[in-house]
Amino acid sequence: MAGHQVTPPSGSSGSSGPSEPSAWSGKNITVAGLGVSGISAARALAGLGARVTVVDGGDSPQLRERAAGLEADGIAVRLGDAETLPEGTELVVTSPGWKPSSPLFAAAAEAGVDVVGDVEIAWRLRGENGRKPAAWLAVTGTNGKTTTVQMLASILKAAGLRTRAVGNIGTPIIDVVLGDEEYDVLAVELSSYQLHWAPSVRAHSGAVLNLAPDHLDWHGSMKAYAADKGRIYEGNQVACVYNAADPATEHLVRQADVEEGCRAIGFTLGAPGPSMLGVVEGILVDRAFVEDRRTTAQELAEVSDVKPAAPHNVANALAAAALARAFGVEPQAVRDGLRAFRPDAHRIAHVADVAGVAYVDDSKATNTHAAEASLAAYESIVWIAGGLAKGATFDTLVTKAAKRLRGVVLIGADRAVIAEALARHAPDVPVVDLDRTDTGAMAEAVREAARLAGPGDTVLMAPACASMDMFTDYNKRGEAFAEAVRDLAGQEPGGAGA
Ligand code: UMA
Repeated sequence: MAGHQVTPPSGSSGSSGPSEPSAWSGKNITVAGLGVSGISAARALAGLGARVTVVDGGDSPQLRERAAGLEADGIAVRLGDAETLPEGTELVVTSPGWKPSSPLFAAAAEAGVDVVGDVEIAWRLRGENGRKPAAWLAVTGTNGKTTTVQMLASILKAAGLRTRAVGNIGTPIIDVVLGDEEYDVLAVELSSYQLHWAPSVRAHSGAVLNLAPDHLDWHGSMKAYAADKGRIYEGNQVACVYNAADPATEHLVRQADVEEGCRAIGFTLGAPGPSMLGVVEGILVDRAFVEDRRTTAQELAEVSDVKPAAPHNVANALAAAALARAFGVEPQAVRDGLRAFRPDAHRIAHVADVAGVAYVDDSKATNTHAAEASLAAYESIVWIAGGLAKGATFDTLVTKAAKRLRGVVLIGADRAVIAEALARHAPDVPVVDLDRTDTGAMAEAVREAARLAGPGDTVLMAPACASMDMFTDYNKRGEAFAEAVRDLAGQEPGGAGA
């Protein structure tokens, strides 16, 4: 870690009570984006007396309906123009999805106007309602963020703390920071986009779970993407949590400017060294937050307490445990919180056993990195893959999984690029190429996978691709898979296994 420079949060003092005039009063603010974050930011800032205009490049009936809701509360909305800066703008608050290269920001730069994100505003507004601000335990990474903050919130709850999982998970942080409920600590999921636009956030402790190429069209390069992810460590007070198996994450810790005394804490699926959490004989152990970390380790939970206990998910649990322990949570709450945690649907969800074959839905594996983690969790796999590849290549993924592939069924628009990688690195694995992209294709894919699978195998739908060529989203893709599996189970003599 480079130095110990302490940078105070910029913006509002955070101490003004509700009756004092707000620093935002009368300020002309343009909010970019009429989505979840934009609506949250617009309402919060207007509530503090700012003059808000929301701009959005789209102009659909849905957006018009949202606009009407805001306009009824005195917030101006401009649809169909995402390029020109409204007259008199003093600050732009952007939604995370807007690329830094967006013309609106070029216009802002030309006018000497700052651009920040909704997370930055949430940080500046902490304490604006006169309450003691909750601490932020922040999580980022290419994959596993949402699961990790959910596990973390479950652990913090088990410790009796008032907490909530917020951020990229879908709950805008501003709403929680200014809401009626009081929290001790927040489990904050931050995407690279949000980190890019949040220069002064200083989390109590932060974690980068892993780093693999993703969203490069947004960031412009892997270097820029990593740099934005690394922002999560800036100003950490107690722990910078990194993945010992992913040196790029540790490198980001070394580059961060943190507060005096803040420690680098690693997590590993192997036996941990001092200042690390890891796994010894099926037990999650802590050698970081113990009295004598050179000679002792504290048992936290069993691997079987993690659901599902796939390796990458055990890593998520270790990261969540590290952040909770950094916040002073007792070991027993880590175990209780992990046991109480229920994973989301479509993340390595076991759907049913049919004729001795397990059917697993990992529709959430929308990129190669996530699919790789999923494929690593099973020994003998019939893999259902494909969809929108978003420019990805599949050689590394296929090379790593080749030995465990019993068969592959390809679906979706970009099947060919996966088929080519299979031909290069797994030429003996039977491949069924489904030449249809209608939603009914999933039922056929499941039937074909069932034909290729034998007892003891796992049919794993971890597409490594986005779903929008065939489905509205990955939820719908997962539901189609589960429905097809249930149909298959219904046709079995003796019915479903489940
Ligand atoms: N828009 C424009 N011009 C642009 C880009 C967007 O006009 O150049 C408009 C769109 O028409 C739309 C609005 O802006 O009306 C959408 O803004 P947004 O894409 O930032 O989405 P929000 O609805 O505000 O949701 C965002 C996050 N979305 C993205 O980062 C893309 C949500 O994460 C997050 O849950 C929410 O804020 C609350 O914090 C979603 C996501 O896909 C789940 N995240 C990515 C990921 O996890 O990989 C990073």
